[in-house]
This record gives sequence, C-alpha cells and structure tokens, in this order.
Amino acid sequence: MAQAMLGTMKVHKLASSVFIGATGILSKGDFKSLDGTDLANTALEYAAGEPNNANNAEDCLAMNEVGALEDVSCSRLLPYFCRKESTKKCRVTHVKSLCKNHGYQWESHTGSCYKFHGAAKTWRLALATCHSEGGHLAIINNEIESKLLKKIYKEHVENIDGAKESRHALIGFRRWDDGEWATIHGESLVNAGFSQWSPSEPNNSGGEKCGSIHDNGLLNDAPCDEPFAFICEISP
Ligand code: MMA
Ligand code: CA
Repeated sequence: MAQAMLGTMKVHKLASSVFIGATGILSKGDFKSLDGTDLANTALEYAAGEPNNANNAEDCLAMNEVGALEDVSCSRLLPYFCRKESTKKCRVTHVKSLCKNHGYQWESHTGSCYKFHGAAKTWRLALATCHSEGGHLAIINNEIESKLLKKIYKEHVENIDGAKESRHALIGFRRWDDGEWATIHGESLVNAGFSQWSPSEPNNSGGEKCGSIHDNGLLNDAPCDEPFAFICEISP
C-alpha cells in the first residue's frame, strides 16, 4: 500500500506529505487506523524526531515523500489518498469482519450493520468514533431503515449515559454552510432517500445544525456541541 502511494506521489510530483487514514483524535497519542486497529502494536516507520506532538496539537498522521510517518495538525491542508474495496463480494466480506470486531449488529433488511452508542458524545466526536470503527454516523436511505433504527433505539434507550437528553440520537447528516441539509456523504436528504422530519422539526431550537433521529424514527435538528447518544453504520 505504502509503495503504491509513494509511486503515485512521484508521478504527481506531490512535494508535501499526505494524510493517511489514522488519527489520535479520540485519545491523544493513541494512533488508530480508521478500521480501529491500534497502531501501537505495528511496525511503523516514523521520520527522525517524530512523532513529536508539536505545540501539543498534532493528532493526525501523514506520510512523507520517502514513506516515513509524522504526526501533524489535523487542521493542515494536505493531499490525501482514498481507498475503496473494489468488488462487492470483497466489500461485504470486509464489512462483515469489521462488524464482528466492533460489536455491530448485522441487518439483512438493509444490508448494513449498526451500533447504538449509549455513551453520549458531541456530533463531531461521534463522527470520529464511528470512523475509528470503520463505519460512519448512520444515514437513513429509506423508510425501512428509519423503522429499523427506531427499533434499535428502543432496544438500547436504557443504556444511554451522559446525554443532554435521551429522546434523540445523533446520525449522519447536518446543515452545511450553504444552509442545506445533507448527509455526511454530501447528498441532499431527498437524494439519500429519506427526508421525513419529526413533527414541528427542524425548529433550530437554540441553534441546531447537526442531525439526529427522534425515538419515533424521524429526523430532528440537534445542537452540535451537546452530548447525545449516537448510531453508527457500516455499509458495503
Ligand atoms: C427536543 C426538541 C428538539 C430539540 C431537542 C434538543 C427532544 O427534542 O425541542 O427540537 O432539537 O429537544 O435536545
Ligand atoms: Ca430540533
């Protein structure tokens, strides 16, 4: 993988480092890959003097031109590579093993697996937590999925801990800077396939730009900086 990345960097003459899919956002200094692998136990090659957590502000990992790693600020603007498993069969196998490793529940009706996180977090940390497990904040694509999440909600409502309140849980959509509501993958709610707000929502109560699901399975706008339970999804 690193060899292929280095080759591409040379072809495209990238002068700087590139972000790789690992961060220590959730726990400082504990770098984890996006599928939840703890990098402490792997043979990583760091550049000399790295990781140095400069200014106590370096929670992301980047790879330099010779393939060595360094910790960098997550706010830097750097190039990055994406990777997607190529065949459907390969993706499904990969997903099922991730689901197993991280305690997700497989649902044949939607072909995804889900995890209800009762330990409350703010929307951004919820987003990072789902990523660290190889998933994403749940996205509702149809009514079947809305009903399914309502059921999962009911099963776990008693486990909610530290939430500002427990009648809704964060999921993967928000109001972006252009004022439009869209999923974390950039699709409008209508294009994603489900746009049914709970009665009298969105009400922007006290300023609400982040997406959540009410315990009735319908959409709500929620405050981004208050802790709530949240639902992650891993999909092929
Ligand atoms: C209520 C309601 C919502 C609001 C949340 C904030 C449970 O729902 O007023 O519109 O977003 O509270 O927690
Ligand atoms: Ca609301």
